[in-house]
Amino acid sequence: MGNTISQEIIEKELAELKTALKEKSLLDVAVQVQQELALLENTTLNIAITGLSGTGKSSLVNALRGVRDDEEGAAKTGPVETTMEHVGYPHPAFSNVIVWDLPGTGTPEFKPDEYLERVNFSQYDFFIIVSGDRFTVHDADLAREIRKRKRKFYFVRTKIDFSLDCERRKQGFDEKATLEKIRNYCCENLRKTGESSSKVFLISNSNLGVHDFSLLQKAIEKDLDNLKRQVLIMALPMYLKEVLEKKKAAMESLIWKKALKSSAFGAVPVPGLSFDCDLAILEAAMKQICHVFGLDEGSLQKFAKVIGKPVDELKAVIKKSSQAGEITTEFTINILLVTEPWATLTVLKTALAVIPVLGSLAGAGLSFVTTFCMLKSFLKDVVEDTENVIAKVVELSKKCPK
Ligand SMILES: Nc1nc2c(ncn2[C@@H]2O[C@H](COP(=O)(O)OP(=O)(O)O)[C@@H](O)[C@H]2O)c(=O)[nH]1
Ligand SMILES: [Mg+2]
Repeated sequence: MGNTISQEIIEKELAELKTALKEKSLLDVAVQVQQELALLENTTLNIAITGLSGTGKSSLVNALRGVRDDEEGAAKTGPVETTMEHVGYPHPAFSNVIVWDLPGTGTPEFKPDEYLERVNFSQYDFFIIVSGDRFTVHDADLAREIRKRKRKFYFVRTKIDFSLDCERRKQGFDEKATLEKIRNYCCENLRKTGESSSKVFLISNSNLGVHDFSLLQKAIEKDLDNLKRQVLIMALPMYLKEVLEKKKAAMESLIWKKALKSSAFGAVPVPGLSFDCDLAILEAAMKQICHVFGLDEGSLQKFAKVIGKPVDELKAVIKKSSQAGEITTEFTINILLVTEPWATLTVLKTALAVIPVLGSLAGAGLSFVTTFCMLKSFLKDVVEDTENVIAKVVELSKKCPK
């Protein structure tokens, strides 16, 4: 546990609260915050995967959900598997992200307008048109029709590993030049449909860690509104340092809101503490932090499977925080008891200087500051532990690549 938070951080993280308090009372802000948190919980991101049969749509559905093709609940893939109806596959850990496997386009009777109606196009936040090889007239028709309906799409060329392997057999093979050639080919064809070329992404479904997947992720993030971006960031896979940073920022922006909700509504006395709070909200907030960073049992089991080692090897490096499953009411009370003295002593004064109105709330102000500090410290510890888990996964994968 850290034992202080600088004025700079308090000013930065409470800036939104400070601004809101210029126009509203603390209670009104708390009501608004409660609504915003509920909205976030109830927001769903629907991603549609479309394109010709056999291009790797179902494989991409699985890869985006972090699920292996042969796992239970995975979209069926293979040379003869064809999806006839649009099927939604919720992310296994974040069920408000749903990846939709759409039927293959390109049958002789394919008409993009009828197709989009049939798959209920308006329910998707955006489309990914998948191509596994050549750009076809069906891809072009679909791109035009999606644009006509004012929906967003990204063009993904899959099977890059396969294309590179084929080219590698030729003399004078140059990986970079091959990738550029494929990219230019896709861009040029897409441009002919009237679309900007910046929407082309080369990926390999078997390894999203290479080529353009992170660029695709960034492009999608940029286009989404704040709420949906937050939903996406929480569900992003944890294999890149920048994802860790994004998740951290996303959770930081929620902490003061959760602390305010806990101190403003349903706060009850807790033995040993000099203020009231809502333990259920705080417990759920800590569990959510663990979950978002993959420190829940399911995610740890998955990591362990990747490296083919017992999950205990990963659990052993979780030292500062706790796993989601271990967070109980008792754990929450203990962590509050540890936080209260230093939060009251060092942070309350700074917080009052930044937001004087907190002083008029007596117990509620104290409750807000302590729970804010407690969740912040917990987040910091979880981030450190996550870094340790990732480092361990990398270390063990190198020792025994699967
Ligand atoms: N080498 C390689 N094979 C892939 C890739 N994506 C899909 N495949 C394979 O291509 C075949 C068709 O994939 P599938 O996802 O079922 O295509 P769909 O019909 O568009 O859903 C399967 O055998 C997949 O394993 C990829 O990125 N690289
Ligand atoms: Mg399929």
